[in-house]
Amino acid sequence: MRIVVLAGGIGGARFLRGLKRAVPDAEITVIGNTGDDIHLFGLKVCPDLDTVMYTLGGGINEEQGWGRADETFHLKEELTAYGVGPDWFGLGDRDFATHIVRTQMLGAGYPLSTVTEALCDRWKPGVKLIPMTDDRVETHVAVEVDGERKAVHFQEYWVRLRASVPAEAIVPVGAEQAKPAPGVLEAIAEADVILFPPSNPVVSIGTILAVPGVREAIADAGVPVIGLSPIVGDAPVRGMADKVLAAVGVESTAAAVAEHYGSGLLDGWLVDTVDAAAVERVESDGIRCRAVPLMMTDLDASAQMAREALTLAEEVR
Ligand code: GDP
Ligand code: FO1
Ligand code: CA
Repeated sequence: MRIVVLAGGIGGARFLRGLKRAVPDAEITVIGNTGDDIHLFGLKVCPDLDTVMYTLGGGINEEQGWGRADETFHLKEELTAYGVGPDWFGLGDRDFATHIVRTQMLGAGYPLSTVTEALCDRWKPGVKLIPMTDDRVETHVAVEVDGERKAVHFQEYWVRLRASVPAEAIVPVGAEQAKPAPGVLEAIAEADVILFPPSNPVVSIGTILAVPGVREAIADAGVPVIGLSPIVGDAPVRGMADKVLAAVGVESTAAAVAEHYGSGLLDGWLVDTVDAAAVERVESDGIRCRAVPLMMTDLDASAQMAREALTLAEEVR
């Protein structure tokens, strides 16, 4: 079975770990969000690609959900001692090596998709991980700070400001001109099922769908497209997805997120059992819906969620 998954960072990566457990023989292609990417200290950092790669490759900091296990921060401390920032973004020593290798290869002229493949040669995530595009796309957030309206990089909004100021707009800068990376449209066209894991609907999956051609390819693939809600009990399970949903005028409920994707894209939607009351509303929108446990507390729970998604896919096929 060929499965395509559109993934952000933590939510996507943890679901993928369950999916691999549920269907060990499946050929899984992951289309990763690169809108969170940021240039720091002259290095290209790709948080969501790295979160997927480290999580599936066994190098992730499990408690944090991002960054490397057994990490130290000597390099960051030395940079801070020179007054060189930003100091609000926690890049560890082990993690730095990934960004150095990536930046070196990009500088030598390799596209990000090739570089990602090279990094995965080490981590062996057991999936084909492709960035959504080789072109530069950067999510910016329009905010008002001290009465002044300005655009900040997504990471500044998320990590430095902790989404504490209202987001007025979310803009995937460069997306309109971006081309899907080699293999993205092919994987979608050849998929037996397409999954939206419980990733952020706006700044993870929304950004991937903003790359011209991706949304159309999914809608035209003619195979079940199944999503899992990242909103449980009217709130994000972790993080601040409610803030970016508000910016695009979507309420933080499992049903509203399904409607945001729409029946033109989604065939099936899983909500958590606490949101069972949402099933009727989602189905009235023409999207098949089931309520099942959606908390990725451990690998077994994530694997069971993946099985439920594939079962729903067979029901709508
Ligand atoms: P990020 O890039 O690290 O923010 O990760 P993603 O975009 O892939 O996923 C973030 C989303 O995952 C958040 O909106 C969370 O609500 C959701 N999430 C995290 N853990 C769980 C979980 O156990 N169950 C569900 N249903 N959603 C989760
Ligand atoms: N998230 C944080 O909340 N604080 C950090 O200092 C931080 C550093 C960081 C470094 C490398 C990396 O790959 C990810 C990192 N993240 C950090 C996570 C990440 O940038 C965001 O949580 C996501 O992009 C939000 O979607
Ligand atoms: Ca992310």
